[in-house]
Amino acid sequence: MSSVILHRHAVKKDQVDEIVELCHAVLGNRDVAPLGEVYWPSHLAASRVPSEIRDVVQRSIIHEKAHAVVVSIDPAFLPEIPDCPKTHRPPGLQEEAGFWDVLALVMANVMGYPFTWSSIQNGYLQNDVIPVAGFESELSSRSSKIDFGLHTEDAFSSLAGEILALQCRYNDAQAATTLAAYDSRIVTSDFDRLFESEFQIMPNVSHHEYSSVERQPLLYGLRDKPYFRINAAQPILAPDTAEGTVKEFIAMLEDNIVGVVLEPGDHLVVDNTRVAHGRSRFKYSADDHNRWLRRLYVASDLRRSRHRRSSAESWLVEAW
Ligand SMILES: O=C(O)CCC(=O)C(=O)O
Ligand SMILES: [Fe+2]
Repeated sequence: MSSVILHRHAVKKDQVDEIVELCHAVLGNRDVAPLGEVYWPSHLAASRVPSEIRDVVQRSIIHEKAHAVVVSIDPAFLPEIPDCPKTHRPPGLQEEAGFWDVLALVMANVMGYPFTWSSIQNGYLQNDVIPVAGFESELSSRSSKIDFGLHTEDAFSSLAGEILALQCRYNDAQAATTLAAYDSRIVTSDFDRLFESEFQIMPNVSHHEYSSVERQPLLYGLRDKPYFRINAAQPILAPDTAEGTVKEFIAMLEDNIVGVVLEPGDHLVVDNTRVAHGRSRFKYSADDHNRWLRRLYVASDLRRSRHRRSSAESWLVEAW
């Protein structure tokens, strides 16, 4: 039995209309705008998202009543979803945002501040999760033929966002996003070891480069209801005597997996400190509607990464 608690909320039509209006206002009624012109307006707009929605998300995540929440917005009430890209953006483009991009930003801003890393998807803020031909078996989010293992987003860094926001645009493949929470019924005394700062969690291969990886605890916070970071898809360097406990911890999570099939218009907010996520294998097709998620990393407090950002208002974190 999984201990994951997932809340679901379907947005009512009149509230969808309010959100649509907010997004158009952020865009200044343009179809597309430079990201720099919509990033901070999206943050302001998030405070005007109908309070019923903000309440659901904030209670689920800040009050820790759920591990994740899906806010569903019926795409029939929204402008058309753009066509799915076949590959990730090449470097050097000016980043832009259209309606669906701004919608993802506004929803993510309900929980904090979207940011990105210099070493992933060429430093673009708006990450695409799409299967890419030729990478079906890579241990990353662009795979399809393999299960993408459970991980905390950016567990390699203590600057990892507390929240992960995924907006579903297409999922004809019905691929399941997996979630697994800490099960406090399985705590043993060895688990104290996981609170020590002695684990180096290697970043996912989607980071183009990395140098030294910091040592961190896998568990932190409350002893009997801890926050955690993990990556079952990459090596974790641990002292020999702790290796068994790390394996046990990962096995506990894997026994607790639940799958969620996101539908277009679903906005999944994941508590990245209390639940690990991954994705089950699915059938890749070059079809435009096969699968496309927009991913945003969200920090509840940008100041923690100030020493790695060039200005207070920048969302780009120098990863290494
Ligand atoms: O494809 C998914 O459902 C999740 C992918 C993932 O782990 C990510 O984008 O960080
Ligand atoms: Fe992920």
